[in-house]
Amino acid sequence: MKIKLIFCSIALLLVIQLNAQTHNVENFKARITIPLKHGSDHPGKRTDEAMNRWRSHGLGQFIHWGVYAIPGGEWNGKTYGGAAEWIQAWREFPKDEYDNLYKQFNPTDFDAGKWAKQAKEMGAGYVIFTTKHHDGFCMWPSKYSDYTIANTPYKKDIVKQVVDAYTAEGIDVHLYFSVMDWTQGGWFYKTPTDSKDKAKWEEFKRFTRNQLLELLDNYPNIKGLWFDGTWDDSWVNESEFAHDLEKELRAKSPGIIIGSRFRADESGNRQCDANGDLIGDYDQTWERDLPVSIEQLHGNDWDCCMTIPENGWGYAKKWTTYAKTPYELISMISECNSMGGNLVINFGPDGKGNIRPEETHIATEIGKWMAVNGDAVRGVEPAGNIRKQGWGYMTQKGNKLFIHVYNKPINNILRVEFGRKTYVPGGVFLLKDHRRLKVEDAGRNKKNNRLFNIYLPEGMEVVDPFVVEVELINNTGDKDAYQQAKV
Ligand code: FHN
Repeated sequence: MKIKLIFCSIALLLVIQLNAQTHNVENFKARITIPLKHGSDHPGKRTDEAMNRWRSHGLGQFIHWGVYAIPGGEWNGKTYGGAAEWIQAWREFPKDEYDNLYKQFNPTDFDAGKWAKQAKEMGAGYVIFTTKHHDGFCMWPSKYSDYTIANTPYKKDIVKQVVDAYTAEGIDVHLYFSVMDWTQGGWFYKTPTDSKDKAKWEEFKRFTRNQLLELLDNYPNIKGLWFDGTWDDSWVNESEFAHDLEKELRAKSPGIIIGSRFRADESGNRQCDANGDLIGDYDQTWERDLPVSIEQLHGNDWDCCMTIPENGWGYAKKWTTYAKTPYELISMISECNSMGGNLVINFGPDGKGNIRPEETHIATEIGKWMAVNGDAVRGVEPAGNIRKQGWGYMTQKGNKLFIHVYNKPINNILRVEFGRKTYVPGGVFLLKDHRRLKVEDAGRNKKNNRLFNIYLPEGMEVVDPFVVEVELINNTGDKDAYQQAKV
């Protein structure tokens, strides 16, 4: 009896312990894990206000801007394919020439307010702005470096202008920061072994920490740090340093959002630790790529950062590859959001501070679509675990289901599979003009999921992808059930 009692108490303590760990976190499953000192800090999703806000954006803007915008992918008359922000790395001209470019950086056309307005009109909820790319040039007047905007003819703090203008438009600002730094001495690809190099590396780590704390001091309104250039062995081997630094950044800026690229665990696992748990607040692996199905995401938050040309982030005078159309990017917005991710579309302004006309056109077209259909993007969740249906994508917000139609059936009948048995469509409308549509019960499929036919208006003219809004009726009478409603 006594043994039984002890056993029960231990079991109870374990349950309490598990519950304590699950506080504020969804999707936590009890299991055996490898003890890690520098693994994930919170298996499962963060559900605090800041993260819920991030999740609700649906669409973001990325901006790659730095001195690489001056050559714009060309040097001495030669056009370099590939990412224009990497031109220095192709090493076809003396490094000094690139390193002196900042002396010409004078973006007199730069107007942060104009950029922010355009982003707002496009429907972006947040922006990620490059404070320092791999070339090490700082777009803010860092007191830890001379290679900064302060020493250009322009002089003024660009990061501040971006933070202030976007914040004033109600757009959250996340700052991109490359840990890898080709210019400031002390960066190594491999962990140095020689004592002189080791000292340089330690100095580089201090410098990195100082710059990050400086960014948080200078721009307290920012909502996140977006890291890059963290894949080399030297940094991967610094799990303890990077973990401590991450904790320091989080303590300094409560609620700050940091993705999975910043640090590795002690076994060198990046993005996910040795237990398969995501490191950081959201999965940053979906660069220029989208998951095929929601299962690939393992319940994690994620973003997809997408270029317009093939793999070009910084300004290139000539786009040498295929450039995506507004239609393709809009369909990615729907696709990402149907799987719970934010799509972040990259812009690369030129050396004078202008957003190129092709990008302005894209922003305008996306903005037109978002103005009509943004409700089906902002604040939505995936509509349960339904396989992709031929006409497009589904998102859901409470008792509203949004059907994003990219392929209008030629018979004008949208056959829609609903996963849950307890929900049926109430009112069905075209989101763009609230025209009511006829709906009929079409039975069940082999999986016992319900099917409904939605009749699109005869002769409906379709120029853009459109959204059908379905009000879901809960036929169980449970008034709270919409909270869990995943059709
Ligand atoms: O090398 C960079 C590239 O220039 C660009 O900044 C992208 C954005 O995610 N990140 C790197 C590669 O992952």
